[in-house]
Amino acid sequence: MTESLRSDELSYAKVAQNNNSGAITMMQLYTNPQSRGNIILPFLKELKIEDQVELINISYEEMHQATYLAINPMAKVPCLKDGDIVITEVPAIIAYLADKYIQQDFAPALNDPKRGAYLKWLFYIHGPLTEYMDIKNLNVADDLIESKKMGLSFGDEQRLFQFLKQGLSQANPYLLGEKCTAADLYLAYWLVYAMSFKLIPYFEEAKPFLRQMKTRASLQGIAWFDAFE
Ligand SMILES: N[C@@H](CCC(=O)N[C@@H](CS)C(=O)NCC(=O)O)C(=O)O
Repeated sequence: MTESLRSDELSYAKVAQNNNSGAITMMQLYTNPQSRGNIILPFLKELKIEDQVELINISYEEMHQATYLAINPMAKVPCLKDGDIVITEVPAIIAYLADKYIQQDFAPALNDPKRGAYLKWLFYIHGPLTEYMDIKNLNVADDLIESKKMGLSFGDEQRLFQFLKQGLSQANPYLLGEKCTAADLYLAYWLVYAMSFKLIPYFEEAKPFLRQMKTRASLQGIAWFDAFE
């Protein structure tokens, strides 16, 4: 099977081989078209591994049934299965794939000083930023948030946004410099989504970064990016 691959696919095809037969072992991405599993899809394109990942769209009803609970007891999507390895949580899936296909250059290497900032962004998006958006979505009263802010992951709205604006202002053109990483794709998707649904304000500071991201082939055809100017 590897013989039929293009030469630029060979490096990651070798990584995908995990048995002695030389056959490429497919991964499975359990997702739903209305879920945040969609964040992973452009990244599969960027890594050029769409043909190595079987998309399994499951309904919200199926997620709570025994067959899927045996894979992910959280009853949530997305979930990536790579042989016996099961990975849940969007940034964990993204980081796993970026490392597995490290030759594609979407994650700084373990000894690259940029690795720290890369991890910081992945965890910032999944932690404080997502927590903030969830809380806003639930219409939690501002005075309750204020009284609990020391225990909240995002803490204070102004500081959460200051951190984000500072990072976006320093992007040149990507968060870590000239190379686009998995963190850029994750942040861009979240920002465009959150701004479209007015879960966060429309930041001027985000414009150059999002315009840059919008040019990427993997993000073409996604409604929120298409609508972004
Ligand atoms: N912390 C998880 C959250 C996953 C999540 O909330 N997925 C939703 C769809 S966006 C889900 O599967 N909901 C199904 C349910 O709760 O029944 C992640 O970031 O991957």
